[in-house]
Amino acid sequence: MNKALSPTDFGALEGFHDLNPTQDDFCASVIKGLSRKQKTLSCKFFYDQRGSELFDEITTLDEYYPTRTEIGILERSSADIAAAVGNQPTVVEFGAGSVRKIRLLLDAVDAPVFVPIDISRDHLVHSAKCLAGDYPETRVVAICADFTNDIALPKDLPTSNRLGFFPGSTLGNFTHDEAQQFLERTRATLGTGSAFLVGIDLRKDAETLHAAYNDSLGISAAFNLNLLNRINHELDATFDLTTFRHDAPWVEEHGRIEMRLYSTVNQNVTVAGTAFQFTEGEYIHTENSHKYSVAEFQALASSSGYEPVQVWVDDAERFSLHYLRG
Ligand code: AVJ
Repeated sequence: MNKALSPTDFGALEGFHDLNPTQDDFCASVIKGLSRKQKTLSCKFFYDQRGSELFDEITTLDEYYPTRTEIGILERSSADIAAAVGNQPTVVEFGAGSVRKIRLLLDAVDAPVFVPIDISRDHLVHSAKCLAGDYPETRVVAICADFTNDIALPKDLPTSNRLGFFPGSTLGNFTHDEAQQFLERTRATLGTGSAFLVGIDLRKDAETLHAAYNDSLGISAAFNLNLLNRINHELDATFDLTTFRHDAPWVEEHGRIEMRLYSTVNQNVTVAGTAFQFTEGEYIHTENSHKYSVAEFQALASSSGYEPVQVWVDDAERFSLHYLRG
């Protein structure tokens, strides 16, 4: 369903399309996840106002290398990227994440059309408006949607020369099967002949990885625990945050960091009228953050129908930016 905003609501924003992710989806997803033998919550719900603030704080921590490393790659490789992409693509960003990254890309490729897609309506409208204000030559069309679902782009967008942008190693949140499906679907959404620029965190020593998700200031812990706080407030739940503890181990056999919240006592928690039992030492699995070698990611991209054309990596080989052809 498309809800049109009046022009004064969205300032310089050319268009706003609401595919309407709802509170019912949030509630149903939480109840389903907590009903499983291995209790899980989806990491896509981390980003309420407070969660987004905490994530921004994470990106400034000494231990959390991905954000600044990817920005460094974007800065250093912008001329290469522009040469690979060709001129004036329609840039489609999956997740309206980092303002700095998208600006670097828009500056490099001189995009006439920019299409940010994000699940968080307020965050999306705010950042899209800011960009539209600062890039008066660029047509900004925001889409509020959950990009883990199928997305049909508005019909009036240019169909050729599209460039997808998926930075931050957000793809690492998906399992390998989910990642393959996501890549296949985005290739269908963007169309054949399109390109996709994807940021992927690289495999590295376990200590560096562990420190990035278990920082000494406890910001990662606060970010993880905030999900329970959000559920308390939005879904009328009874999580006692003093009885859950953050941990994020590197799980070698799956090649991923797992974000977990351990119950430190036996307890019952109610969510929107449904009771859940926790035993002491049991955990809720709240996020996966998969790491890939360059070759592993290129194989995944190939198996999804993309041709890996170019890859940029920082000197310390911590992070990679892949340029794929659809
Ligand atoms: C935004 C999904 C890339 O996996 O590194 C940071 C989220 N979780 N600390 C990541 C996150 C815990 C982040 N991504």
